[in-house]
Amino acid sequence: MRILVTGFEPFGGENINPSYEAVKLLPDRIGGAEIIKMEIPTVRRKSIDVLSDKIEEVWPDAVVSVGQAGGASAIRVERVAINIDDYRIPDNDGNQPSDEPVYSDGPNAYFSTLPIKKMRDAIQAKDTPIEISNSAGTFVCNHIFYGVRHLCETKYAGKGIISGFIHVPFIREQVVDKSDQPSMKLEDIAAGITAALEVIAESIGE
Ligand code: PCA
Repeated sequence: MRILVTGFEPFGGENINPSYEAVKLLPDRIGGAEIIKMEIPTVRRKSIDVLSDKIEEVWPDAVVSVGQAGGASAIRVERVAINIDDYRIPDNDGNQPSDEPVYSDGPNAYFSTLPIKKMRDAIQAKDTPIEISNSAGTFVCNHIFYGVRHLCETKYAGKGIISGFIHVPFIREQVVDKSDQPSMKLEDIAAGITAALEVIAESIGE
């Protein structure tokens, strides 16, 4: 059993992205699953291309993407990806689409196929602030969430790959110059993701 877990490269003027920092801290095995870690570019299309190449190399049972949600005070397990790219800032290659679809032949939205309520309960059991979120935004995080779900429904149909998205808050060193912004300890973020991966591994094994 394999779970491919991705984090993003820094963007928007930040020097680090807590998503990949947390992914790097994950154990290599969780509950019977091999954890494969990967950093992906914060770039429209390229993020999906790089990740789909990796999916076709390792054929994971689940793909869990993690991204930074500056301003969040809890880990957010995302429920839904929408077919829109509407970027409030340029991505790391300067793309700034306005109201464009992720896939022009795709449906308006996809739900996460991860066990989101069980993930929430597992993270909560670690005394870590957690919420189910009903919007992953319209930037590269929503883009990769939608893109992987679309591939799982089309090109990878029948492979049984489940996928979804988790947003994480800033970590402390990112908010020293933003005193109004919440942050979470990197170790707590990593422990929360680990707890979520435990229930994902269990659900794959069922
Ligand atoms: N967060 C951004 C994209 C990359 C990341 O870590 C987002 O929420 O869309």
